[in-house]
Amino acid sequence: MSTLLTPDARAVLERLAIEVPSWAYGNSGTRFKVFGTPGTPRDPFEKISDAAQVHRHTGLAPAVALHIPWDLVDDFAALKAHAETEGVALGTINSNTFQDDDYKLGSLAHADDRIRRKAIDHHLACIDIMDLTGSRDLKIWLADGSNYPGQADLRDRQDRLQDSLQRIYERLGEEQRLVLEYKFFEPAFYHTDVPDWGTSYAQVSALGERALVCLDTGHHAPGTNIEFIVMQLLRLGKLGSFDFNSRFYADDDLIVGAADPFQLFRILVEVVRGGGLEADSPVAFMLDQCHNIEDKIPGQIRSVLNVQEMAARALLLDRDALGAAQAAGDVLSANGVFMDAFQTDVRPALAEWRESRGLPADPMAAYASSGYFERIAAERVGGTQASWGA
Ligand code: PSV
Ligand code: MN
Ligand code: MN
Repeated sequence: MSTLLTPDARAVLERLAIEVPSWAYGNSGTRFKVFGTPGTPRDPFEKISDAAQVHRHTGLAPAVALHIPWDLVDDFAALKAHAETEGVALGTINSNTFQDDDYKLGSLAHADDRIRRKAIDHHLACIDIMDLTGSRDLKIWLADGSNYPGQADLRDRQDRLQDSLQRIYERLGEEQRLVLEYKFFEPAFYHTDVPDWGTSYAQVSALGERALVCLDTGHHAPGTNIEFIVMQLLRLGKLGSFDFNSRFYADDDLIVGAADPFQLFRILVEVVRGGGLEADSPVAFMLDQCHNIEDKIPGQIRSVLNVQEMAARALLLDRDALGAAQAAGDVLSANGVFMDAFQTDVRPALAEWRESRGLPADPMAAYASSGYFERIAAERVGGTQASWGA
């Protein structure tokens, strides 16, 4: 057995769990075209079955996040039972206040009390669903914002948002949490009501302990030092979850670690440093991706493996040597220690370790030869469109 992964590192990797999004398994695209794929799930039950393949071959994805109303079913107890039969659990519930005509000018920050009430009620209904599914987290991302200077009173909107969130937070059960996701623009182009981590932090801090920030790695301006935000939120005890994906331009929702593996490494170094991979860590790891042109299940398998690989490299970082170089002001040695960990190929060690735990050494190959794709392609016709690719 390779000694690259220490027993401590293996213990951390053992508990690494990455929630996968139900919408990754449906067809998605850009506003130009949605390409259909054979075997696309026709309902949330089939999405769960597909998601379960990721866990089956990697041991890394034990829960599936749902998006409401995309995954609305009559019987959530049946969906939960189906998930359990497939070997996974139902995870985070994502609300959706961005696809209804009423929300053209906003939802939880809307100036019209009727519409704001409707948006609050949607979130209360999501919490009802969480009670049935056993989900811990309610994830809120708001499209709220404006397109033109003067269109809206920015300050009033923050105050209304706080009031709305308060009403939602009050309804949460003792074991449930609210995570508020930020995004710097889109679909609003002038201002967004929760554009950055600072606004999310201010809003959730006013709610209470079980309200935390969700950091989507694709939701920052180019050049943003995301690992610094990770460090700060962990330091403040307010990092609730990650939506992992990668981006070249804006909110591209591409495979995590594909655009900038080094950035993913730097983020995971701060996660390890801030205790985000400890057994009692409050941080939930999720993917928020769409697979527009590549196969969806292998796309998700590759994604969780990328996170595992970078977590393993982050765990290799020689903290003692790094600390000594930092204390001595030895810039080049400190950077050298950091780069040594990043440049280490952990793939053979991870393959060996996987096999030692009864998992396939090569999960991509194992899925490809499992026959699952051929079966769903033959069985399923008329699969669903996942989302608008936000
Ligand atoms: C918004 O861009 C977002 O990142 C939120 O997490 C949404 O719920 C998700 O994308 C929908 O695809
Ligand atoms: Mn997201
Ligand atoms: Mn997004």
